[in-house]
Amino acid sequence: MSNESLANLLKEERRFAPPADLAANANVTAEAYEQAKADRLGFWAEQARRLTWATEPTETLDWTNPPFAKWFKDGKLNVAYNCVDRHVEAGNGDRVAIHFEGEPGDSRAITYAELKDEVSRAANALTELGVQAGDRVAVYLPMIPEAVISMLACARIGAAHSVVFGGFSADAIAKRIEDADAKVVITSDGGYRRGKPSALKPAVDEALTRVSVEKVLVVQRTKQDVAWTEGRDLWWHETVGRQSAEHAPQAFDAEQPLFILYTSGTTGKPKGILHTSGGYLTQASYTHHAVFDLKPETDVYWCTADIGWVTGHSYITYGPLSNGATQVIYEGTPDTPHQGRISEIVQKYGVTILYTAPTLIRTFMKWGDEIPAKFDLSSLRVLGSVGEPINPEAWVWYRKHFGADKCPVVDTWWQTETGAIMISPLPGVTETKPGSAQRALPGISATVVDDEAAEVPNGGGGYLVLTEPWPSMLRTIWGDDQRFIDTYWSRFEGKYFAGDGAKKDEDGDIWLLGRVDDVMLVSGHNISTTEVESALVSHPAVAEAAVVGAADATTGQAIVAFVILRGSANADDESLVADLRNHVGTSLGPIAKPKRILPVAELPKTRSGKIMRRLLRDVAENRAVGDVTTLADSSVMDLIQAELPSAS
Ligand code: 6R9
Repeated sequence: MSNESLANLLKEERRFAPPADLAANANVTAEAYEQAKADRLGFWAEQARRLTWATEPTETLDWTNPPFAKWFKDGKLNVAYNCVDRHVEAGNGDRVAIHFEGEPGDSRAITYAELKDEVSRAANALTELGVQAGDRVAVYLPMIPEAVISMLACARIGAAHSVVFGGFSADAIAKRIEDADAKVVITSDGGYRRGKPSALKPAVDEALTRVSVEKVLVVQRTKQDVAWTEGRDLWWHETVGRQSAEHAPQAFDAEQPLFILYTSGTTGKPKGILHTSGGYLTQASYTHHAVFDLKPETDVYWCTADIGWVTGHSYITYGPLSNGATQVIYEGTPDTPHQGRISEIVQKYGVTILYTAPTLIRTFMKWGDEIPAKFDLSSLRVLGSVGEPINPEAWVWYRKHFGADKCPVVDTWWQTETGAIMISPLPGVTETKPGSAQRALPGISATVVDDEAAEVPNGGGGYLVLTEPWPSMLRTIWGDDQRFIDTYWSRFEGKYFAGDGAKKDEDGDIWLLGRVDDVMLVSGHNISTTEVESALVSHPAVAEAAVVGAADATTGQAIVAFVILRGSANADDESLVADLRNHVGTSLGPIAKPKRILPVAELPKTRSGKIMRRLLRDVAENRAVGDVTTLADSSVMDLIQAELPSAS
């Protein structure tokens, strides 16, 4: 960003108080903020006692060598024991841990006692294959229970997992196996997507022509034909199936590596974000308890994320299972076999807490209000959002059409690097504001600074920074400490630079404004893509919008908007385009009016639903489109280019 701070354009006046009954019985009350403020480390030491330790830690934080943190370093624990065994020992073995819903309609309920047996068998199998504490295991699976079981089996024996999105290419798998030096890969024949089996093993086979591992463990899901390398490939049902269900969990140091997860980054080689055990599990567990108000005896929780995204790690595997939750895992796509599938699953299992992403909410809006209305969603009581800034219109729609105009919506800001939620409302405490993640959770310190690292006053905009270490923080970039320092700790002395633009409103609440790399500079004003997109989405004709700044001879950058129109709107309607420009002008001011508005049928998105604006900038600036390997659907860019009038 330049010296000009982010313009504070969007005005959103709607407010929603927490429901009285939820507030009265909330897991966490306003007192937590006070307590954590008075003694931040004491607060986290207390949260660490949510876990069962083999050796209780006596030291909370070692920050003598910043930015390399050690949390609870003299404590020892087993992460899988905390997620599984202790619930069985507490008498909750019969509680369902996972309601699995396959895309074709098959389903399977797994209790905590059964999960313990499965994880133990898988841990025994990995040990038999030669995996030891400290080794790495790559996991390339669809959204099936074996994904969670594999992660926990690694944790149980002290090996770190590296989960690779089931949609990624052979090239991406090879790079990740190589960087982490993985010993074993766990994959499957395939999984079900969009109504048909979709192969996974061929991508692993291709990756392994370039890098090598000792063994490949293959889950049989679709029963499609697979190529087989004798001596290397093993069926899960044979190798895991014949193991004993007894496995004594060993305690590991709190700083034992738990997983590596690669973030794509916009340039250069993917960064292997390293998370460790005790601090990570403490914050994943606490935030899941606090932000979703989870009551393990009665709630049915559902996070729609893929396991290959950090959200799947912290809010499918580690947070919910450490808290003894009952959760739903769904394998497939949201429109298979019909556009009401998500609502239907909420109704079928009586889901009470739903955690999803803005991209899916906007898709629901596009599909129409009548679809959720066909199902009984009255079990829902808390709604969460993650992954991108949520447009106020999408927030209000979600609350109305999924939350019966009464469920609190928690907009949770965090990153692969932060490991767990950092900024979010608390459902029983916060008066919510559509589009704002509001304030740092108890025990977390976040603020907004300007170019000179000075905290901006209320009403000001700049960069989001985290000013104190937190338990689930990344420990480094795998194999590259210098890049860890350069990327996150060098922009502002002593502060973690998140790479997101943000502003503070008059109450001091934080509004996230998108990645700093995406901020536009128009006639000397920094304008956030998020605000212009939210203004466009608030027009009844627009379902989704992606905005980029394209080089412009007069204004430096000009705003170019790609929009997906709702069903009845006509893309060739010149007056609609003029109307949209004026709508943005009225909502945000004339400076934010897009110079060009281009209706398209799809937008390029990552597997976690983030719009890849870099690719749209290439289109808007008439360049060859850059690297598309982390797109969920790489054909989208061809579609967009074919649709557009020559972009000049
Ligand atoms: C959890 C996750 C991190 C980036 C982050 C920011 C964006 C995530 C957000 C949000 C605004 C929210 N982001 N949640 N922006 N409001 N509630 O998404 O991790 O995939 O590493 O992405 O996502 O830009 O910096 P990750």
